Amino acid sequence: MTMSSPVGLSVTLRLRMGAHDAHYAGELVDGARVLALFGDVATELLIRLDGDEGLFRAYDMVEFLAPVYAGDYLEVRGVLTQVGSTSRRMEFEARKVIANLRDQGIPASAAGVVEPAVVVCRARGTCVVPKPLQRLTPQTMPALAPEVILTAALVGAEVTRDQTPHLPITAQEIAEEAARCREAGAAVVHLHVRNPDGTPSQATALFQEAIDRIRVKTDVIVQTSTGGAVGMSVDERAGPLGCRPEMATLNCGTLNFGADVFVNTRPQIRDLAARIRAAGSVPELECYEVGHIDEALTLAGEGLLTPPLHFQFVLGVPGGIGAREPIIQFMAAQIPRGSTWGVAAVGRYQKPMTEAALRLGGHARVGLEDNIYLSKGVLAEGSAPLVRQAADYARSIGRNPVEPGRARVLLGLEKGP
Ligand code: KMH
Ligand code: ZN
Repeated sequence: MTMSSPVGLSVTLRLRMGAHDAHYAGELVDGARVLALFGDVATELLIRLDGDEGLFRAYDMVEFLAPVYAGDYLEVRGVLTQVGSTSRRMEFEARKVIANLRDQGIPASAAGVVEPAVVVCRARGTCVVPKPLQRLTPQTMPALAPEVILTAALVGAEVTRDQTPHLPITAQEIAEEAARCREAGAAVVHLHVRNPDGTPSQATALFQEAIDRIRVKTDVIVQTSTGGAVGMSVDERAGPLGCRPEMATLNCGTLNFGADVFVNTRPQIRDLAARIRAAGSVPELECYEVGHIDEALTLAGEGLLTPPLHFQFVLGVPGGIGAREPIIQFMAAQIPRGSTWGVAAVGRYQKPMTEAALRLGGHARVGLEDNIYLSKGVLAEGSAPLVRQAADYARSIGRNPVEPGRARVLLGLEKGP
């Protein structure tokens, strides 16, 4: 993804100076009033760039070039000329575009267009936005990549057949659902499996059976879970790695998980990261909290993860980070350039957060693991309708769900871990 440079970003105000703006004899407007307008323009530039009003630090040049009177219309323009880590340099110009004609012996209300406009003031200055206040905005977001990777979370560990009759349980049902999701636009399936009685399992043999059946039907990327179900040991959770899957999840921290605690201690995370690497799998980094991103970055620093990193922001788990658009913006702003990121939001947040992620340039995961409803009160007949809904939305904003082959390239899977 390429970030389009914000240098050259400009904003313009046009407004009439009234009698209340006149400060000196002869209804002359004071220069400070024009500087206040430059301040407003600077503020808008900062809001557009950083999502924050910022602070004006200093002018290093101000020139007052022509008088301004009550009744004049000013066009005030600011341009961003340089962007540092916290400093933003700007140039300003105020031009008189309409003037009152009071001095010309005609009625006091007479006015006319000033052609060409007269520059009344020029200035140059620097604003600052402290790092913690800088937020990603459409201006600083990476340019919207047209390609999007949709992941279908088909099964999960928590959803039951009592909650939805559409949950796949057998290897055959899972494979058929994977193929339907691929048809609908998914390039990846996030895989859990179940025992015949419907309870969650991390058994290698059950995963192998599901993967084998998926492989007969479709070419989707299979990403196995190493999260399993709450309460499972690391050895148990690592079961699917015995299948040497293309991808596997790595859960990057402990959190309250509804009434339970999903335990991922730092040693356990490192243990699983090493096992994922040993299996030849590429990890997807599940982050349920902002601190989990930092933990993933620490793991990368320790050499346990190899860039490019793939992040999944899991939003709306009761006890985890909330499902709100500014949270996606903040989380996306924390990850290194060249990483990929997606959003998996649970329950009623799945649809709005999928759409927000797609608008913000990310990828998305949908499916019955995270949400069983297609719309309020209407059960999704499997994960495929949820994938189709996300794919339709992606296309409506000019983004195209990619096929698995292309997703393998975008995720660096063809090179291996
Ligand atoms: N079932 C959750 C406790 C993963 O697949 O990596 C964990 C989970 C995450 O589903
Ligand atoms: Zn999962």
